Amino acid sequence: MSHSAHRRTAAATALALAGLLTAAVPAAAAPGGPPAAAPDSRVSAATSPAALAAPDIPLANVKAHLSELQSIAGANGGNRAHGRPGYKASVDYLKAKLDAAGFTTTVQQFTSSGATGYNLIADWPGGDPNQVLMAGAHLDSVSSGPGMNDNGSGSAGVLETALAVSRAQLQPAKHLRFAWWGAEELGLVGSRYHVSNLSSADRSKISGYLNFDMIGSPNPGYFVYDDDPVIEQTFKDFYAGIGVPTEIETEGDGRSDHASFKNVGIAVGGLFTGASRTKSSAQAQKWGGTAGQAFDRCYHSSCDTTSNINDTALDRNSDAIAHAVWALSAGSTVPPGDVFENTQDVAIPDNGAAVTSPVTVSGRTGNAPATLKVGVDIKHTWRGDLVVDLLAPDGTAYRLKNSSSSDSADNVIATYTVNASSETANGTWQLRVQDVARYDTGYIDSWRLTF
Ligand code: DTR
Ligand code: CA
Ligand code: ZN
Ligand code: ZN
Repeated sequence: MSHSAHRRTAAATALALAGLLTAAVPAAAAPGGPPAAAPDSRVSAATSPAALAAPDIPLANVKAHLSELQSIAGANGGNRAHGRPGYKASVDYLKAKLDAAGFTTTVQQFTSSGATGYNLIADWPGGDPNQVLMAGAHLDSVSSGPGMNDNGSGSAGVLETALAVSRAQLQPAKHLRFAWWGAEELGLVGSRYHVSNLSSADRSKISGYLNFDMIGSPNPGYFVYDDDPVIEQTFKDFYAGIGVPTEIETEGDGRSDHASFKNVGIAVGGLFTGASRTKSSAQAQKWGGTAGQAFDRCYHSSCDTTSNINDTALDRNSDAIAHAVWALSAGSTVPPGDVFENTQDVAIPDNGAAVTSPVTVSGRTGNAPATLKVGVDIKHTWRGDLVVDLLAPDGTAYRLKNSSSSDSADNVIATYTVNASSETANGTWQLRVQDVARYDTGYIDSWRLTF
């Protein structure tokens, strides 16, 4: 159950890229009003080429990096821990790949527990230096093992995404920066050092930091960090697109390097496949794998080797990294806006009364725009059962989706465009959903307004 959140954040362009743009018209009072416009398959014409779909990240390439890191550990006392030779050898391996691919790399040194630590930073030339999108992973392992899932998986997934950027010669509007952190296992030491040495001006240029720590757990869950709503939705849209349910990562903030960025007010997000917590039977129903068993039984153990990886999870998450990097770095003439969101789950009674989910808009002046974006995420089998309306603060209803006896697909994950220019912006807007046919149930997962 995700927690309620009415958040106002500057929106990136991912929502305009990830959802379908649909014209919605005021609805008749009762369901069954005028037909809503069919979803428009065009992505906003204003998007730049970089907004096009990310390439598939070849699993074989990611696994080859893991094999190399495993070999490095094997040749250096069995680990890649801070202060040990295996860590610096890991840095050298990644740096060589990135230099060869055209990145501008920097090795940032620091000292922790009496040993020298290293952060590896790789800048992709080009893009707006005042809008920097970062993606990172900690490269160190614990001293008890090679750290293939924790965190060779995240390191290799981010590396291969960076190499894919090079292969594509991507020229996104934003500047791309990739990072591999040292001494995370000692307490986020490398990433904290990096952030603390950024000027406030440089911090303000970072539009978002994406973190990937354990993305190939052998008994995987698919968890999305519940932090910046636009980054969160970007990952959710990716997984909805491949029909894989996700949950909000609830192991608590501060558990990995994104906390170093969040602590100074930078928007963060990320993915996680689970550590020592146990997979529930409901989760096993949802994702497969073994209920009652840890997501990663080898967490922080010597058995965290290349055989401690679930290939499907590693593949999906590597592709999700690329999806987010492409989507969140793309430029668009869609100006940034304000996002007001409610992530509270609301159950929808089967063939029953309509339910509503409120979002309170404040701090705006005048009326809502003619192109108000309504992002909807409803989890529901046989979505044809559903009628969906937007209710303005004065009660005016705008039909977003009609019911359909033939639309048997699952879930309503879309972005609708509503001409709300006759409505006052501030006030409590509501999403109204009614299930008008028997069988099949679901819930409102989240929804948002982007002005
Ligand atoms: N602290 C990480 C593993 C970890 C545990 N919970 C979370 C939640 C989100 C990301 C990572 C983690 C480590 O041992 O490296
Ligand atoms: Ca793939
Ligand atoms: Zn760890
Ligand atoms: Zn980790």
